[in-house]
Amino acid sequence: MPILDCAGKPLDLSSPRVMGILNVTPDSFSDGGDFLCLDAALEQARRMVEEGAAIIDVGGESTRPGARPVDEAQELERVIPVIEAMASELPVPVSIDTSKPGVMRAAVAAGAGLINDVQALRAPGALEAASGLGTPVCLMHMRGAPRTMQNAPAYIDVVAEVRDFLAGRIECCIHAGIPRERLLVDPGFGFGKTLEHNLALLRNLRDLSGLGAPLLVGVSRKSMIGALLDAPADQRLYGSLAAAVLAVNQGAKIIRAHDVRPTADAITVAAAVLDGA
Ligand code: 8Y4
Repeated sequence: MPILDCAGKPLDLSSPRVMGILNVTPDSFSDGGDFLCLDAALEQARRMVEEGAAIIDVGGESTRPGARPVDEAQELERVIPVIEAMASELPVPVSIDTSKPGVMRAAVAAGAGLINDVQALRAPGALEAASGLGTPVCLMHMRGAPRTMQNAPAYIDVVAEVRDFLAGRIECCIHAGIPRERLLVDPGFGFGKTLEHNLALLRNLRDLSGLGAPLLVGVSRKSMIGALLDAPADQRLYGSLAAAVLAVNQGAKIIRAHDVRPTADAITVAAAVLDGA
């Protein structure tokens, strides 16, 4: 079972882990990078580690459905001070959620140990940047771009299309000098998918294990949970835990989540049952 080297900090995937979500967008810790914001972000990161997060994912660009892209200077201003402080203080690796090669470079220079790219390194220059940086990379499937991705997405066989897309991106990475051992894959729940597509993917997650890269899954508080429960984002915890456990049961190694303690507890129980199987 793999131990990923995240810029010197190990990420042991011999059992499933939680990736804690730290958004540094204006709708979370207001904008501007002032001291108060940095402090609040750090405080939340410390708490997530205490609650069992094995890695913290820092994002400065909203990828919610309908969101518009932010410019690079703004994204850098939001994420770099937070990454610098977290990388030096926290015992766990920091992941940078970005699609921009310039942000990837600055984030890794500031201490980030994993690149989480919802565009799977498709942006111009991203493949070359990530290859040169030497950190692990999570390749996520997304149909279209955030602003338009939920406009009637259609697939003939969503599981096969996601699998084939990820296989193709893995080949591109290997060709660019990023070995398979440095890659993770993610079906991208909610990114250009209807509820039925998301359910088909969660039902058939095991089909992605043949890709030979650890599977990362993000379902926490997402609209698929909201649709099933008819509940707003702050009432989706128990539904999110059910989905996380089903993912771990099919081999998922990292669960990206807002609610770290509950998610860590749920997957610890799931992993103990699977261990004896
Ligand atoms: C409520 C809560 C409503 C969350 C929407 C959301 C993933 C990801 C995101 C994912 C990977 C999100 C950056 C979307 N989702 N990265 N990022 N996998 N690897 N929406 O599923 O959380 S942001």
